[in-house]
Amino acid sequence: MTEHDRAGLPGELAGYMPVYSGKVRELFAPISAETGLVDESRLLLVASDRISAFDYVIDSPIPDKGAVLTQLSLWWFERLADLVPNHVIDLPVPEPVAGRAIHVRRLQMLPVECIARAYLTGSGLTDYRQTGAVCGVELPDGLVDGSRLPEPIFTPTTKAPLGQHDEPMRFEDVEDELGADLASRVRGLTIDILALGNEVAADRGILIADTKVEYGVDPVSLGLAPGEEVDWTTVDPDQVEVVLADEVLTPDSSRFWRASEWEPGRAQTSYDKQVLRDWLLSSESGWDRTSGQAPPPLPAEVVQLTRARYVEAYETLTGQSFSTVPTVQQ
Ligand code: PZK
Repeated sequence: MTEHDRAGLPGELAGYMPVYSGKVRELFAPISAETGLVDESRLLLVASDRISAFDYVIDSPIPDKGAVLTQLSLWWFERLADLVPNHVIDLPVPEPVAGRAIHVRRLQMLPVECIARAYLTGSGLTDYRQTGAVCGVELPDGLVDGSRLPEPIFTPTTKAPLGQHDEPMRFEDVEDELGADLASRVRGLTIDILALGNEVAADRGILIADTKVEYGVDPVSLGLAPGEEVDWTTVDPDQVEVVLADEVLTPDSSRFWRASEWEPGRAQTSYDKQVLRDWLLSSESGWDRTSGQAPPPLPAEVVQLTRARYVEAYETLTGQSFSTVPTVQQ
């Protein structure tokens, strides 16, 4: 393992072509051993141990974070399987990314970030304070930071390029982009995923405030070559399979709160990143958030406490003990 890999930076993976690199994850395309050509039907989705805070990727990786998030997503995909099909392909992954990567069906992705909220906070709260609504969904008066909503709502955003911020969309904007039927389908699915997630999590003392999911459709079922443009308004969700992609109900895609600590009217403590944020904002870090400088590397105890929070989230939700998955040579 190189210094590069240890730092959790995006790197090379024998037998795969890098396709895309996000802040904390990468996508690769498998190369066929026989033909040497890229397999256009699949992707390898790799979660790194990198962590972000205050819009920066922190210099210190969190050991096992990528594996915890990958295993949690896989667990949820199974729990959600009666509600929505998913992109997971059960194939072994290469040894260097064991436990923190999955093979997935390469889909034509819908151009909308699908978000559902069960509690009000973050950008939803900002929108509500300014307009009394979130993404055009009218809400009752008197809600505060952390309030439970009367029912989960759909608050989609645009997919902004890396480094830019997603913009809120009204449901009518989604209908213009996807057509009324596909827009209704993804709204219903997204709300149902959050509702089911909260039913499961409630038994384990966790609240899921909100979550972001992505969907795709098999390009073959659209009669397209992979990558070709789609007019989504012509797609009938009863004629093609709408597939849940990306990650689902992880701490990176959702806000988890401890039910016992939930107190509307103040900012809730973040299940996973509170220790890290508190340290960065403390005088001990020597970091000034307004300086424009990157945050410093983390002390070992902050790394270990943060790792413990991820493992605790996994173990509390699944009821299973987290263990690093035995490596399988491909
Ligand atoms: C896809 N992303 C976001 C995820 C990253 C970036 N099954 C799929 N088919 C086609 N495209 C995607 C997926 C999925 N999932 C996902 N961008 C495209 C993303 C993980 C790592 F760097």
